[in-house]
Amino acid sequence: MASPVQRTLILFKPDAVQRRLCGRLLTRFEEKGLRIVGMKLMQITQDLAARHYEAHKERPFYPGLVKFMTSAPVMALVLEGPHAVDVCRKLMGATFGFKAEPGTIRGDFGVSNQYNLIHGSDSPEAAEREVKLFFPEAKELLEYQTADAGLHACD
Ligand code: 3AN
Repeated sequence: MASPVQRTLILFKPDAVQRRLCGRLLTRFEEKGLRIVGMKLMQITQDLAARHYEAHKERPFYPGLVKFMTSAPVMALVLEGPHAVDVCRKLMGATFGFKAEPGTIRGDFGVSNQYNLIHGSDSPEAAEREVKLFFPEAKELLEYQTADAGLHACD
């Protein structure tokens, strides 16, 4: 069965940038075999945060979440690979650091619920919407072949 190649949006949140963890977090995804197709350091505006977290706007943690996500730069990435959405969610671990399994990013680098280092799209539909939100210009996403193309195929 052919594996669906997907793209997903990953954000290294302000706490990851401030703790100088971007390189170590990125390594996890690269080592797994995901390909970087877009990457930038950016400041999230109030408007972008509101659109990104629209589904949570009635939740009690929403004001704090928007405040945190707009407080300092984030590293935004688009990663591509077979089953990229699920693969990235597994590498991230459960939402809260204190619940996330050791071996996952959230499980290894924190114990907080709010300062949980990373965002990853939770479905292919969310990924499509979020990639467009954070990388609105098509030219920001690059197509290229990797030297080991074919070696990581899982079909
Ligand atoms: P995930 O990021 O694992 O998809 P969601 O979509 O349930 O988790 O929540 C989005 C973000 O909202 C989380 N990454 C976290 O930063 C924040 N959040 C969720 N629940 C809480 C909570 N109870 N207290 C503080 N922040 C929360």
